[in-house]
Amino acid sequence: MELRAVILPLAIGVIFCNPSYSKWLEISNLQIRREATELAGPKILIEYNLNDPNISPTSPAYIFLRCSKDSGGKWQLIGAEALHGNGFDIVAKSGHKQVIWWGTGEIGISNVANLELRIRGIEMGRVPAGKFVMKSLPGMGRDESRNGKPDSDLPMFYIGKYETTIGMYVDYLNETGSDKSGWNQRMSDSGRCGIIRDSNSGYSVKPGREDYPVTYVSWYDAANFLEWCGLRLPTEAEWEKAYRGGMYLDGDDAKRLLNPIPERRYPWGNEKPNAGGVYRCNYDGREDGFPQTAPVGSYDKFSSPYGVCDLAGNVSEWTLDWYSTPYHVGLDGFRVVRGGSWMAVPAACDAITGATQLPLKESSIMGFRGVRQAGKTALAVGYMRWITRRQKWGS
Ligand SMILES: [Ca+2]
Ligand SMILES: [Ca+2]
Repeated sequence: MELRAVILPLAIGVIFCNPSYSKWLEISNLQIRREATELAGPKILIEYNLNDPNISPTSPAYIFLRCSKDSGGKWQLIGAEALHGNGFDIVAKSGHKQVIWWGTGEIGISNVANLELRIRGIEMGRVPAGKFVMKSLPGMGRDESRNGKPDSDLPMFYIGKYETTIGMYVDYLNETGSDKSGWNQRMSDSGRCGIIRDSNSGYSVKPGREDYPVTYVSWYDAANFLEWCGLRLPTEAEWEKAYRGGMYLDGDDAKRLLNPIPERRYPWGNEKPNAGGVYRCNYDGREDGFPQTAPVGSYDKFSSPYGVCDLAGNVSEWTLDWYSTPYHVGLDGFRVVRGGSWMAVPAACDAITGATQLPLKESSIMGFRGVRQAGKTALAVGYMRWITRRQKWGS
């Protein structure tokens, strides 16, 4: 039997392009239309252009789609399992994209006239699968004796190239509505964050602050934002590998590109952040040019081996991990932040030093970035391996 697609003319919902908040990738010419097929029910065809010349297999985009069935009232993430095509999840190339969305009848989308769609993209760094030297221990210990013994192996994952920005976070606050979760008054501090809350018009960014990292976010705020994107926080192991690189920078499958400094102290190597009067990250004080936070990517020449920026300094970053020792078992206790901040001495921006914070804590020195795992099975394997290691250390 021949399968024919019938294109319904002008069956086009209200179209929103993503707001031009900083560090979302630029997306244009978004078009959606509904097509009826004889066999598989209606589908929605989504087309758009991703306009970023820097997107590549090693520095791909993470693209996520959110929709509203009631003309912008409530929004939901469209799960990747419902999508086919070349324009969602990890996207390694710019240009024209086409996504087919199946099963819209089953989730109650019968009238595309009320359908709105938002597509957003985040620049990521690719961290290939393989071994790396992990030198931190749970709860901020360090183990210099483990030099030269790469015993930590992680599957491939992708991590945000930049810390989550105020511009991105404000977009999230506005879409998630008026329940005020995710917001606290301290975020209005114009020098350390810069989100303006207007009871009539929602949230806006203090002009000029769009590219600064969002601060005053609790662990829960960070986790909720990332769930909204379809991402999650990095484990400490993932964070540390993104920072110093695996034994092979192209991964253990290829093994062509040896990491010249697999035990590096900083993302760029072993030079101190201010060695030779060159400033390589934003740490305490103004000599590096930034008395408080800096726009993300300000030190992009000193990024990690995977091109990930500001892992050292600027804002300290929440990780998924709980601080766990035999004395803390069973407590929904502290989470670990890594990487030092604009209030840390230069040496504390290294690959190992961390701090513990209660998950409800929010402060001007803590932010976050997201991770996308390449395959759910891989997630379970890698994560369980890490949990197992932790349990060994804790016993
Ligand atoms: Ca500084
Ligand atoms: Ca940082």
